[in-house]
Amino acid sequence: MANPLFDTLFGQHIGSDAVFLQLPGNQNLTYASFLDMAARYAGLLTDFGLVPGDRVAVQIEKSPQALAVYAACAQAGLVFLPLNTAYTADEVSYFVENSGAGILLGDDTKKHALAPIAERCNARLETLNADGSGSFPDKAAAFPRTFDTVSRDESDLAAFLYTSGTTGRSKGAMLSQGNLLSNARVLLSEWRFTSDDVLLHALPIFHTHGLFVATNIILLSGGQMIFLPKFDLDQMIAELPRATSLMGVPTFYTRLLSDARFTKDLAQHMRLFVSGSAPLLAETHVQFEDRTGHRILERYGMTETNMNTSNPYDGERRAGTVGFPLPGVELKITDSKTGKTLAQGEIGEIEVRGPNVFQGYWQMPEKTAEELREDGFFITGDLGQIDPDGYVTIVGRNKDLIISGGYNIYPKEIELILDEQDGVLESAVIGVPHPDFGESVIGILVAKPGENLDLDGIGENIGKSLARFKQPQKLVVVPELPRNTMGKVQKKALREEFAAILSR
Ligand code: MCA
Ligand code: AMP
Repeated sequence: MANPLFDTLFGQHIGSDAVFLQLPGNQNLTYASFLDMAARYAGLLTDFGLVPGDRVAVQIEKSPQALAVYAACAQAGLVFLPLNTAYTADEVSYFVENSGAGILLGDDTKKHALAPIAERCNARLETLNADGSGSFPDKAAAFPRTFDTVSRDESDLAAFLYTSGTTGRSKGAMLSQGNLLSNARVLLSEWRFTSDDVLLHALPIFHTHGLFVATNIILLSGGQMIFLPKFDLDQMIAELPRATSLMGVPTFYTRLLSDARFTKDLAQHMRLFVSGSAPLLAETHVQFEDRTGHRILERYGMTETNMNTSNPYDGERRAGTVGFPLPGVELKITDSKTGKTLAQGEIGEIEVRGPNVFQGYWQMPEKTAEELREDGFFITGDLGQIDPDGYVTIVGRNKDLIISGGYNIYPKEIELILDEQDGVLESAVIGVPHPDFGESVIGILVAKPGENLDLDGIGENIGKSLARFKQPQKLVVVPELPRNTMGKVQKKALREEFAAILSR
């Protein structure tokens, strides 16, 4: 095949009058119209001088046009690099510079902040707004609605997704066409998606979950998506009767359960509810079944690996577990220190290998070597256990990571910024339980001798460089941080001490 990703996901639908996206306001977009738009975008990107392998960085709101940029990149052999819309200009600056992106697409409202970044990084700046307007679509309108698909193979790169690290520096996970395609094929078959499916899509499209898991499966199946700009409880309740399936983070499910309008009747015709990106409490699983009669299907994945495990479609979906390794994915539990495989039932590091596992971190060979073994096993940083029936449970994390509402937050990144604030000697950032987001960020500060910390000022100052969802919900001052004999900060002790801080 000339371009496996494009041909398989998109090319098969060229000229099809079947509906691809159902949009708010009873508007439908067919596959044919969507792909016409993508072809124009591919023409424009190529006209800008971008060549296969070049990175296309986008920080744009969710819209059909935004999704068409992904399709255009696939068609023109470019590497799609989506960025969280909540990122500040400081954060975006790093990604554009590190990736060497040739173009940055942003919202008109952010143009002012993004222009100096684009100029410094020698990237072209174009705009694409939530309503589909902007300089990029304006220019693309002059291009034909067909485009000669660029030839690629499965080993060629399709996307970079940045994932933060315990060192605080984000790493660009390089995903190949084959990584994305293999996972989409397996998930389509495991979760029984067909062209009759209508997926209620309320996730952002700058992460694996909303972009690859949800969208690629629907593209492969030829089904439809009810494409909502974001999660909105009223809209979800209104749209559910038209959907067959939903994919969400646990917050979606706890929010649905918190609403009395979410009844058994409303969910009756649904075929599948999938949860992932963060642990689904067994309690939520049980409450959901009590309310709707449906058992949520929980799966486990990562930016670097796409999806690794899934509870079964047929068979028992076991609460508190993430199910079995997907077909083609090998999973083992190893000793974190020696790397040796542990006996069945023991708790250890989860390692995975398969066609889903990424190609490494962009221009970071040492980081890649630390996490991706030569034999192809990726060290996930998650701690797990396999029960006698083969179900995998994630019991903790070997990496310092907070997951808030499905967004990953690496404490080190925030600590580095807190440490620079006036009067701060040192800091520790921890996750504490939060009823809506699962976990929330708390910053614990130690003042320099004789200093009085201005917590409001610090909060305001860090907001200039850190996305809102990463900012601590509370800052507290302590005389000193608890440390072990090696001098390492005891975050477990801090998490216990401050577990109830948000309900105080
Ligand atoms: C929004 N806010 C948050 C979060 N989201 N704070 C902490 N954590 C969050 N996740 C803040 C905003 O900054 C704002 O703050 C206030 O909450 C309300 O913002 P709003 O946009 O209205 O929030 P929301 O619509 O209620 O969003 C919550 C959400 C959303 C629906 C849970 O965060 C979401 O869609 N999360 C999904 C993330 C996701 O797709 N993860 C997949 C990663 P203020 O009011 O103070 O200004 S992929 C992955 O992890 C792997 C591969 C996997 O396995 O899937
Ligand atoms: P990310 O690298 O942003 O894609 O986040 C991946 C991380 O999310 C994994 O390493 C896990 O720690 C976590 N994760 C994803 N799915 C689940 C799940 N079903 N249960 C628990 N943790 C999960």
